[in-house]
Amino acid sequence: MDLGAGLRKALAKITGAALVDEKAVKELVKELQRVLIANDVEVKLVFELSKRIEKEALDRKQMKGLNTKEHVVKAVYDELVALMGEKHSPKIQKQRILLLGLYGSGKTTTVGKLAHFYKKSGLTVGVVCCDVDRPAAYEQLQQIAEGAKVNFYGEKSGKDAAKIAREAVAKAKEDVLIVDSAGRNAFSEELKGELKGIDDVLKPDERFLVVSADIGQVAGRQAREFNSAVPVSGVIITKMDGSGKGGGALSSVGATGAKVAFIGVGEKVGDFEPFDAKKYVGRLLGFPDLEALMEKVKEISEQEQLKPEMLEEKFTIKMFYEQLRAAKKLGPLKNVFSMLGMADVPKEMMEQSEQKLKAYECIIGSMTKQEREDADLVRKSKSRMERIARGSGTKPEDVRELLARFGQMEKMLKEFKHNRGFRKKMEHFMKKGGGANMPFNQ
Ligand SMILES: Nc1nc2c(ncn2[C@@H]2O[C@H](COP(=O)(O)OP(=O)(O)OP(=O)(O)O)[C@@H](O)[C@H]2O)c(=O)[nH]1
Ligand SMILES: [Mg+2]
Repeated sequence: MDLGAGLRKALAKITGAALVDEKAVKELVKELQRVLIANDVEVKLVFELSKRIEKEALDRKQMKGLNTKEHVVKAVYDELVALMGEKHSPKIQKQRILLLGLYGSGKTTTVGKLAHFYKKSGLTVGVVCCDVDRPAAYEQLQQIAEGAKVNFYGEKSGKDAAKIAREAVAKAKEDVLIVDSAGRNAFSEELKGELKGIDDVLKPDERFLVVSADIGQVAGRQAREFNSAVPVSGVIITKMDGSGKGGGALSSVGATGAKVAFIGVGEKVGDFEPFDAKKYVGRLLGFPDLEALMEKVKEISEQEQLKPEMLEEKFTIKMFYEQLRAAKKLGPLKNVFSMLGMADVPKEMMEQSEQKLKAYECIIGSMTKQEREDADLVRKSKSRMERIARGSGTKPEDVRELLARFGQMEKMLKEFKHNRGFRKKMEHFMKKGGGANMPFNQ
């Protein structure tokens, strides 16, 4: 199982648990350790990371507006973000950059992207082809350089990478010099020698290891091997636009201690950005924009769902309807599930829930104002039920089902009202996404 899937599964266990107590948190931490170690993240790093997650997750001082599950998910998220090194701020200054990586990882494409990036930042740029292994490497980079309007250095059919690098360094006057190297199917002594040769004459300021987002498990080992040839100063993850979630990047980072510097998100020269750990970890864990979602949930809870009348008045279908609409505003249910770390909820289940939401809306739309104020009118009358079903293009069973869901929520609210601390619980329930999670999603 790749890292992302493993992490999501571990989190889904806790977000699906009825009770999140110390034991559940400890189990989660153990599971996370297992997943991280299985994915070649260094043991020492895993223990440090999991210790921090446990401490943070068990911290009683939860952020206001988050329930315990969200708090735990957030602890995992925060610590992974911290491990990944926050946001990368590229230095806009004179420098030499060497790219390394296996066949097809995206080195040559990335040379073009980096060239474009630094040129846009106002620096002059030259690129060097030191790939003496791949037959058309020279032409490929030459074309890329033309496209990016930067200078190109190389030697057609040259066989000595170090010599090409030496000559380029002697000639080049540009602020930024970016060197492409050859890949291999697997790391080898030959490649190691080649890279060392280039490194000796180039004396690069940055040595970026280029890895594809879909390499998964082997990333750690690969990173360590390259690091044994030349000290890697940063990782560039390519193909983040593809299906790979980039789980291997965490392992590369773990194995080399180098942080992710940039990510590639497409084949074009502009499909490239400095790395932002928050975005990456969100994607890995299956909630692309955790912070925005949390914010949204909070806002909706405050503005729409926690209306005072809900706490005092009789609960009506009209209010139930407002709940539905508020839940819909949260965006596709998928996002709500994702936010709770349940990214791997079966697709059918989500689709069914979305469809149900739509059907419920139609049914409520076919009710009269009085019926919406007093559900008993419908409950007690078969003919009303039939009329509503006809009007909404559904079956009487659907209307009955909606009434049953409504009844569940009504009952729950009544129970809450008889409890001390009701308001607190109510707030808590609403902030969980209110109607989105509770009565009609079961
Ligand atoms: N979708 C997508 N494709 C990419 C990205 N980066 C590179 N590619 C594609 O991946 C393939 C390999 O890219 P190259 O840049 O030639 O890889 P390389 O590491 O230089 O390969 P070798 O020279 O054979 O070692 C090409 O088809 C690129 O267009 C990316 O960020 N997104
Ligand atoms: Mg190449």
